[in-house]
Amino acid sequence: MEKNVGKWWSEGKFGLFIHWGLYSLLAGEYKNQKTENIAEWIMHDLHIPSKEYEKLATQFNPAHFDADYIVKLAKDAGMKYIVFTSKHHEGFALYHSKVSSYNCVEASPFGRDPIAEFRQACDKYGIVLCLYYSQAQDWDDPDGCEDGIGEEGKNFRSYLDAKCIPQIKELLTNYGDLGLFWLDTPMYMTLQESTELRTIIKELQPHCMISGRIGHSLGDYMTTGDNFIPLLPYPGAFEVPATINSTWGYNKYDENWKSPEKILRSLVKIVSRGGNYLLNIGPTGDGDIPPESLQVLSEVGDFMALNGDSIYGTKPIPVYPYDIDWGYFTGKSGKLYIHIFEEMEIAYLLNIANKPLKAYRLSDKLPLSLKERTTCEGDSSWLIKLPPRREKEIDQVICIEIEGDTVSFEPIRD
Ligand code: FHN
Repeated sequence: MEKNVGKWWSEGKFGLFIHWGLYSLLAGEYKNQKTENIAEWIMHDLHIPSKEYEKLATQFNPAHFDADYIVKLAKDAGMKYIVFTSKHHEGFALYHSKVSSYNCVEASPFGRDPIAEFRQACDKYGIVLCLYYSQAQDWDDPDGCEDGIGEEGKNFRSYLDAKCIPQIKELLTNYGDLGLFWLDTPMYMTLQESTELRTIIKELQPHCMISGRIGHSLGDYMTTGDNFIPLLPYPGAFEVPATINSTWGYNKYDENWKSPEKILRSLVKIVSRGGNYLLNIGPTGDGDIPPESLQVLSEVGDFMALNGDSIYGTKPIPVYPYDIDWGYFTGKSGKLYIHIFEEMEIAYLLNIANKPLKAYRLSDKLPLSLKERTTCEGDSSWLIKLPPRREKEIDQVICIEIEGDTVSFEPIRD
């Protein structure tokens, strides 16, 4: 099977995941009972019967939803694509589906099509539109998967034919070119069923990528477990879907917000190992974005505006042979970027095989002194004198222009 990884994706590195649905209205609580799990699973975890859950649609009227604002948010954060939940496991479609009237245009007072609005905004800001679709789990459809509960007696094929496949076709036909179709939790889908979905998607849009969660390794790249970052550079293309707090859908009780520093470290770590970072926001049932998410995106955006060169278009580089806890490396042709997260006066590096040509701080091009020395133990070393950190500079990026295309490290001396 030919894998198809778009340049926009492999070079773009950073995307915005948007989890939004009827669960956003519940915000982690139903009839005075809080959910212990991720908020978008509330229907499942609190055993809310479909007929009762469906009534939420009549309350869905997010006056503050503004696709233009969200896409601009992604753009200003330095992201290159958005992935929006067209239908999550709850089964409710966040677009005008002719296949099922259980959608936000027909079943809710909202009456608008968020995907059509995202399409317009993405075109305006040059952001790639991608859609999430829960292909196996559908807790509203009597024949959809439900995490092993009540699966007996279901006719999964009938759900595939009557809802899943027709909706996938609608999404790939009605909203222009999509960059990526983000399938999720394949559950018990057979190789034949996953292959069938792949064929349908590629027939409709040959260049549309497919996430690793199609199942049976049929995706165009590997999707890691949620919030899991590979420890070492991974040989193939991969993406880490990640939360800003502990949930995907909005939960008013979840205050476990990751700091901008933690998010930036994750971004740099993932990119240094060759991957993409798909960072999530969970708008409220009203369409607002939690202020803590806005703060993170804004600080990451400040970093990207000045240091984007050390992220976009970089390639995974060999593992530096020493255990350092103060930073990470990224690189591209003729350049090594050193990401420094700690307060330090000197960056001291051993055994870099390339000849350094020039060193400067990336954010303002401030020239830096780099001395090459052979240590008394016989190792080659670089000593880079660091300037005081600029205000609010969480990650001070030093660019070293090097001889040769890619950086290489000498083996640790015997
Ligand atoms: O069950 C979903 C979950 O709700 C969320 O959408 C994440 C995002 O990667 N995917 C599944 C769990 O891995």
